[in-house]
Amino acid sequence: MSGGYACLSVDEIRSSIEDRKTRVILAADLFTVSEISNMLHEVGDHICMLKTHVDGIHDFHLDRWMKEVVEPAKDMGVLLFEDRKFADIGYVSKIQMLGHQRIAQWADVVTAHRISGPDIVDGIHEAWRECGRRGSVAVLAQMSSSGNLLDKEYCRAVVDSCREIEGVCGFIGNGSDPSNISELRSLVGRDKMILTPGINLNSREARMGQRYGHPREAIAAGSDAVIVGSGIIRNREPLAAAMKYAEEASV
Ligand code: 5IU
Repeated sequence: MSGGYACLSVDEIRSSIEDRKTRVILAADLFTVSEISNMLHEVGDHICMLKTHVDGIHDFHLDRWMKEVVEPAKDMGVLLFEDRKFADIGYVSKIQMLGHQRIAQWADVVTAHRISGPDIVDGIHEAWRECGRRGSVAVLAQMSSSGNLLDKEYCRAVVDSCREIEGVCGFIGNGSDPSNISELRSLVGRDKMILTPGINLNSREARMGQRYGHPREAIAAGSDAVIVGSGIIRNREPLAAAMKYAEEASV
């Protein structure tokens, strides 16, 4: 418990990842519920979490979402990870969790910026509590996009202020540079997770400021799990690609 709410613990999330025997989080940046559902069914055996941006889904409808994505993912033991990057004050983040897409009703992990203050974590957990659910927050300590403003000083302040918060399961670290991950791991210690976007076996696939590193290097540098989108979903053979990433990210 923390701030009066029950959370999904780091141990629970880590053991869920271990049970899945894969450290790949699928970034399902697709445009319809069916596309995401189909992708989940195709590569589900090789991923530990399904990361979404629900506000990017053209035909989002909660009933279909629950039936075609959330229930199958739960049946597989795949955690639902909404990369919402909450950034507002605690109360607004709470109402966004409970808003149109009912994120609190189905997400197990959500991302948040630390910029507005630590109460954002409480706001998010209040929403889960009101739904009778538990979840956890991954806080952005670094980003993979070039020119981002999350510099070393900011990263340290984020980690120092969130490392002891029970409702925080860990931090987002930049997968395009393994030295960023090692530095982040030394700040974080072992008790919280590091989840790593900016991962692709082909760094030339990067577009719009994205930067990529290798999954094996990210894991070796201390990441718990790698977040892979284009490398799998834009591959002509998503299943083979998911298997390849899972193998590369194995320890
Ligand atoms: N994502 C990043 N970088 C970040 C954060 C999140 O790429 O710093 I925080 C998200 C964006 C996208 C996924 O949903 O991770 C990466 O997708 P690609 O593997 O297609 O680049």
